[in-house]
Amino acid sequence: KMNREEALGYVRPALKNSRYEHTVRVTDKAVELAERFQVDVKKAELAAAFHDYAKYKPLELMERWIKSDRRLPKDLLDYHHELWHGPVGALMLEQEVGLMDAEVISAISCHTTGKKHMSNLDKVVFLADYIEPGRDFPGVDQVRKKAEDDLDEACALALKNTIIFLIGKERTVYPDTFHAYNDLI
Ligand code: DGI
Ligand code: FE
Ligand code: FE
Ligand code: FE
Repeated sequence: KMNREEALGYVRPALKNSRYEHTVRVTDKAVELAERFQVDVKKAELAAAFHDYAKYKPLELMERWIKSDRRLPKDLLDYHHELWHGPVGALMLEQEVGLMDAEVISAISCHTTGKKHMSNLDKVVFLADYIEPGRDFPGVDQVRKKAEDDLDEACALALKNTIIFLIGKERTVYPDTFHAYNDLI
């Protein structure tokens, strides 16, 4: 089982510098949120350190994973490739480093879109990615404020902002994002 430094050391060569720095900030934020909301701190730390591992993997490689691993929903191929790095990265890590904790796999997997029935660990990683101090989305400060005392409300607001942002750009919204949102309000 990897610790923080081993996990960060593992992902670092797979990432650009700015993305690695984002990953460190997400990891710190995930630890802070996990402590606040009684989530397993070690799992949150590990999932956060690994969450963007596949961000720069070649699209063709990720596409092959989606087509060949029956655990990956095929409809991912119908949506923006930006959504692939979570679910594909989780399974790549499982194979490469034997990361077999199902809860950690889940949190990495759904960190971009959310999903129905998110665990508190899923929510902590999702939210940490959204509010880490380097983020500057419209409305992020309101989500940071909510994250001081209500995990569900903070996630719901982050999902709402994302849905509104995507619709404003006339981009598609992956159904899991709606499921996550509906579940929380
Ligand atoms: O990998 P990061 O940049 O750290 O963050 P992320 O994995 O949360 O990716 C967020 C991007 O994904 C953001 O620019 C919005 C975009 N996106 C595209 N389609 C969807 C989507 N996000 C969600 N939640 N749902 C979508 O359907
Ligand atoms: Fe990501
Ligand atoms: Fe995100
Ligand atoms: Fe991220």
